[in-house]
Amino acid sequence: MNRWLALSWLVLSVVCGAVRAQDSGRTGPNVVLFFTDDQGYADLSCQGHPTIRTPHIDRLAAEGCKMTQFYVAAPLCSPSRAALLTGCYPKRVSMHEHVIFPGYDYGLHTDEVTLADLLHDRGYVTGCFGKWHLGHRPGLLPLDQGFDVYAGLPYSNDMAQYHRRAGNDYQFRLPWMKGNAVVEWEPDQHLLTRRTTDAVLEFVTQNRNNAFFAYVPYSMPHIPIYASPEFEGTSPRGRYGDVIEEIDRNVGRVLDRLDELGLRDDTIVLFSSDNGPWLPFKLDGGSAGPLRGGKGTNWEGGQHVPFVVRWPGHVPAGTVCSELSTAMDVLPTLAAIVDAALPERVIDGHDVGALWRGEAGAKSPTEHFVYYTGKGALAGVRRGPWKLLLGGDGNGGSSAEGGKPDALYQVEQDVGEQWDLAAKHPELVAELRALAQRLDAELEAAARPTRVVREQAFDPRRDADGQSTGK
Ligand SMILES: [Ca+2]
Repeated sequence: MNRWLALSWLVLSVVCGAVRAQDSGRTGPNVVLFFTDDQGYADLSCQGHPTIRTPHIDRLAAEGCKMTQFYVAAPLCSPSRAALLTGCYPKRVSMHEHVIFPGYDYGLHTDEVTLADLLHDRGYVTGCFGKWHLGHRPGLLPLDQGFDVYAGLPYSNDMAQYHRRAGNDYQFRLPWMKGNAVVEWEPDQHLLTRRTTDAVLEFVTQNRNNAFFAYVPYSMPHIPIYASPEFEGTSPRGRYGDVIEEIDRNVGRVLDRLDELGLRDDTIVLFSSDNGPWLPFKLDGGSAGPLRGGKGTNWEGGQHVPFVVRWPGHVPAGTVCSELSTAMDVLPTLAAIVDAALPERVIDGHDVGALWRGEAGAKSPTEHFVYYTGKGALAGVRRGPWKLLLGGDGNGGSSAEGGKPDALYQVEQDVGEQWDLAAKHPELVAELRALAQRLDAELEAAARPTRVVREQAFDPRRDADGQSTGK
């Protein structure tokens, strides 16, 4: 090769390298976080479901780590999501009192540092695709909480037609939003999972040269459940199975796209659910398998959900971790991985990277985990394998001052909470009761406010434009 040619090649390489470096704002691995709505602990084939088929999520588990004692911080949507995105107990950020309905005027305070804020500050492009449910007034939507891009429903898919009964207050309609704008009213719910995924695929493809965070809180399988025509009537588990299998196929579409773009090894993929199955809806609800109870309860089935993490080369393939971890750990764990500073305000989660990586002898850093009812009342505490339920019934009606006796379960040996050992261990019951009350008092004393916004981003009332959507 003559010297001119060699020199030209060198110059060309340097220039191209510089252009590539400029294109690529990558500062760490991409993050894709799937967070389904009301999917039970057992509603995946890799979690033991006998008739639901989820080959793509199973593959994720086979290529990563499945955590079998993973808890969300509340048995309901809004508080659970607040905890996932802030690393805090819902009560610390005052999001613990049930869910946000279309007429409500508050949401997660924008002073809170969300996972999206944290990754955005680290140079990530951030997108939220699906159900938000942390406030839908102006200033409280995803673009105000660290996301660059948003597409989806700002609250639950049952907050329009499902609640439409004569004489009640639920005369609302469902907006499909892009960014801060409503682009469609009453979208066809059969297509929600597919449309949401289409938006994810576009985002991932557009940002293949950037570090990106895609948060994917699917609206399904929250009732009323819908699958697209392609999936309707295809699962042996019935309509609920159709819905889960469609979610699985769409998770697979995202995994395929990561492969096609060569991003598989450089992307952390997480899969979980915001709370347990909604059992009163019978066949339209899911299953918590061996766990007792479901959504809205403090039995294990309410908050103990599936969790899978895949990160090739970092998380050993095909591993299972039964150490306790919680949704509040996701933010500090990812912060450590991408070398981001933790929020300056107090958070409750812990870095569980050692558990994800399967480090020998790694133990859960969670010393205790406090349970709250769906309405935000103190409900119990877990320490080690012991779980105390105040008032004992786990059904959301218990309280620290209730007249019923407390119940004590060894939930690692008795995952179904069948054997109340309170009478056998009265000292432990007293100790855990005092612990629960102390931890709750500490949270209450330090709780930070939500944010109230009087203006509306859109009018959610069904008859707002003098129109009836007729559905
Ligand atoms: Ca939910």
